[in-house]
Amino acid sequence: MSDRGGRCSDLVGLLDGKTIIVTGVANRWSIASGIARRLHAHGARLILTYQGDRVEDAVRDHAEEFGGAPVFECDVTKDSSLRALAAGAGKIDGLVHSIAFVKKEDLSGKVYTTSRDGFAMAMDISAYSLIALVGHLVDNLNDGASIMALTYLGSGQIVPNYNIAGIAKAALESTVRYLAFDLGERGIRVNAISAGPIKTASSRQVAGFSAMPGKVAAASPLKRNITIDDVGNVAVYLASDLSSQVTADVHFVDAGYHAMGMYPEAAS
Ligand code: 0WD
Repeated sequence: MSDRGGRCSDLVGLLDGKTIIVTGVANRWSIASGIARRLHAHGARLILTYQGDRVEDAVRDHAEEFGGAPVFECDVTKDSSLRALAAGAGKIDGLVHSIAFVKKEDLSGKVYTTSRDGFAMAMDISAYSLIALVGHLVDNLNDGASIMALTYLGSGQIVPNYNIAGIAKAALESTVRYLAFDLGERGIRVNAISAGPIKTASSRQVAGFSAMPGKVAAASPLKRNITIDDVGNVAVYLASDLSSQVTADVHFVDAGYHAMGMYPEAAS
């Protein structure tokens, strides 16, 4: 283990010997890609999943960067797909849920125009999917495993245009807490990472998103944007034994933006 200046020797290889399923690696810009990169750098053996044919080649190609990580199709709306993942994955020490979907027309305008179908689809893919994944993988999970899900500030506060996505994230965060209770007796931890805005295929669907990272950076205590590697570093901590007593938590990785009660331009 290398020792960088005598300070970091025990911060390399934090995940040696651990096998972790990472969902949602749609492409190299996905938050899940940054997470996979950092988990792999710390010694984790990865299993990647992809949603369907549209992204299969890109994900298989990407898996080569992680020592030829096994790749499974897993569309979370299909129980057959979840069963196949459980049958093929073997024992795991971690699960990263980095999945969300909301119809584009539901990411602008008035929340009260959301259709029954749009609401059901958003909740199914963005929130119920965590229950479905855990339910199918419960016997694959080793005691002491770590589960994490990606969420966003719009779950608890109003973020214009995030709309039904925020409502689904509120359900996801509540799911995290109840699953943490269900699995706590096995030492399995369940947490959420609440990331600041990052340009990805999904986030671009939110009306007006492109201006958001710059504005958030200007208003945040650390005065910067979040990268997928920033999120990946926190995922390493949550997947590792360093966080063995942390569960049922929502951990913000947003340069402190969530703590602001008034933005600088309003206060000057
Ligand atoms: O600013 C952001 N980008 C933030 C994203 C801030 C805070 C949180 N998040 C969350 C998202 O809500 C999501 O939960 O992070 C997670 C990952 O999102 P991302 O990395 O921003 O977006 P993206 O690269 O598009 O990954 C989301 C993926 C899908 O990608 P595509 O682009 O193919 O829609 O969710 C997956 C899919 O890979 N996905 C599914 N996976 C399995 N089954 C399904 C499905 N039915 N539907 C979507």
